[in-house]
Amino acid sequence: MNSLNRQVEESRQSMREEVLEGLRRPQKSLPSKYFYDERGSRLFEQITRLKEYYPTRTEKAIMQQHMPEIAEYIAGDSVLVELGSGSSKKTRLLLDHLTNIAAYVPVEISEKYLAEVVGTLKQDYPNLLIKPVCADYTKPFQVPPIQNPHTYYVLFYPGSTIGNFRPCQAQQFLETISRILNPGGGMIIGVDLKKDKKIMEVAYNDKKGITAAFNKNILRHINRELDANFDLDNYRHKAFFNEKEGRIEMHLVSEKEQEVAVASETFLIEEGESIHTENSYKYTLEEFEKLVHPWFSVQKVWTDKNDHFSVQYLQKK
Ligand code: AVJ
Repeated sequence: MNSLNRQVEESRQSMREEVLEGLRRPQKSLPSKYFYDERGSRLFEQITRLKEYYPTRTEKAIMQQHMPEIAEYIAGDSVLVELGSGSSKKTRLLLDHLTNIAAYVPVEISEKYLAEVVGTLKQDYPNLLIKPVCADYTKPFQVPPIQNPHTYYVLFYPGSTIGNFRPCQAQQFLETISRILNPGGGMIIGVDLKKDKKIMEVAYNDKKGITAAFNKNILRHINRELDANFDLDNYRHKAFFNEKEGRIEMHLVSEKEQEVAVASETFLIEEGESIHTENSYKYTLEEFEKLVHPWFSVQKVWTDKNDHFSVQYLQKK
């Protein structure tokens, strides 16, 4: 078997294990990373343009409004490393204000997406050195080595993607990722903030049903990849703010008692039983500072006028 096929086979194998493990639990759950096949990524792009979904446009507005200042935290000669670079759209806001960085390192799991985006970036920024890394940034990965001892790494982690981790997982992640950084390095991170519950809940229950389609797409992805037989019509999208945990939870609620076969295992799902598909944690500025403080000090926080979202510069301790 060639190495690409082997990789595909390995990732299908680990998907199978993770999916089965989640479905065996008393509260059934599925890892939210499996929303993002090609269709899921397209649906997420549509979510970011919904009027109800405030995070993306608020983060973009904060970055645009404060851009010269944000860019000052990235010293000339830094290497900018973006975790989960996707379309690199937000990065362009940064790159337009940076003239002297040593390199841009987009880290992205989808090889196809990465190659495509790097191609257009090279056209638009002919003087920028781009060193793409195709990797799952939640697992250890290699960054291109730096020759110059005065060069710092600055991580870019927008979109409040950190909210998908439980706080203890987020801390493990911060610890791992901080090892990439030398003292003097840092991270520009987007963090969604706690606010009126209605605003948060509406953002995950849009009128057009795009978030519902996005949520159900995880079942479609599993059907295709693991030879499962979820009937998408038998599940209802549910999203709510769990006050005690400080997170939006997304679930798929079974509308009747049914069986599903996944990779040669069958599961009984009761009427009204749910499959937990995503957590999206929201933080106060104080809570977030506590979360990062073993590894980072919060040097600067930029917010919108309603304090709905924040962009922060964290300095490695
Ligand atoms: C990409 C994880 C930041 O949690 O708001 C959007 C994903 N889920 N609508 C989020 C998502 C439902 C999004 N993140």
